[in-house]
Amino acid sequence: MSRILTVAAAQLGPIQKAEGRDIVVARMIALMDEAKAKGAELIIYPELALTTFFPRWHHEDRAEADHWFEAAMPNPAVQPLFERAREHGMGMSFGYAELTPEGRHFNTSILVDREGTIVGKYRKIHLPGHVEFDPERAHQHLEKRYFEPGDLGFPVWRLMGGLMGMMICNDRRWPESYRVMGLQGVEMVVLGFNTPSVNSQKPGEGMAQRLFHHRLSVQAGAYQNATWVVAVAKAGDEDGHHCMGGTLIVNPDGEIVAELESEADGVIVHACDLDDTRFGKATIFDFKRHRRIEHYGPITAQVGVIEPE
Ligand code: CDT
Repeated sequence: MSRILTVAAAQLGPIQKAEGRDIVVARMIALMDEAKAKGAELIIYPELALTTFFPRWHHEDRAEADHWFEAAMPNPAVQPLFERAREHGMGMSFGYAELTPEGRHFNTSILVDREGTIVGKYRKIHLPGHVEFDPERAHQHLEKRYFEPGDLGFPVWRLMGGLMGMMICNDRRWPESYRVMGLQGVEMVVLGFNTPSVNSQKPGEGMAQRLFHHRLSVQAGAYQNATWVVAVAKAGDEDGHHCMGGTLIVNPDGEIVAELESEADGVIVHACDLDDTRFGKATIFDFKRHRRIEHYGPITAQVGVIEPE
């Protein structure tokens, strides 16, 4: 049997601070048209796709950062993207900064069906970085200042004939993110990322090593949960701050089946057979037969490390 879902990973090159959402949305539409021409049914864009990666900029008054946030979704700025997706009959997912009516701030992504209806929302759970300006760091990463940790868990949705889940950037480094979705039978995890190409606290950790950690995390998550993973970068130099590329699609055996080489806007398309998830889920990662939850208590009961006496 086969259940083919043809997916496009639509990388965005850099977005400068001064660039408005209208420019970015036009670029996203161009990528969507290219993906459609290549046969894609579903298109995935990066984390915080509509703006520069603003958490690198410190505002003493946090409210000054609110202009990076979307108070409604969809909204007039993204309406053309929703309309083009509906015209193409394509599903999509993208990330944005969400400001709720209650004044809460989240790093969010959505899943949109072929009719343009938002069917799923995910709010980033593993927020990296720090709260206060840190002069010791080569650059700031203030996600903990501007966002609350997500409050929606790691749900999985039925969409386009498959079981779909979302995570965002740093979540991909945490096996728990994949496993909670794996326990709901996830067949495709989609995620966007903005990853600075140098570690702000370890100058020797450059792009090659960070790309290695990225691939290692995504490939392990895919294999250990027998799921496709589509990981999409926002890459290149934003106002003097460089983010790595590494947009890729990984199959349920943990193998990279497509990877983008550039750091510019670009699309890779792959016909993913969702039935390729079945073998792993029925054998080595048949969770029902093999998991030993009586030994996993610390994973949910404990945050930090407790060393033996
Ligand atoms: N956006 C994001 O989550 N980036 C992180 C950088 C971590 S360094 C503070 C990542 O995991 O790629």
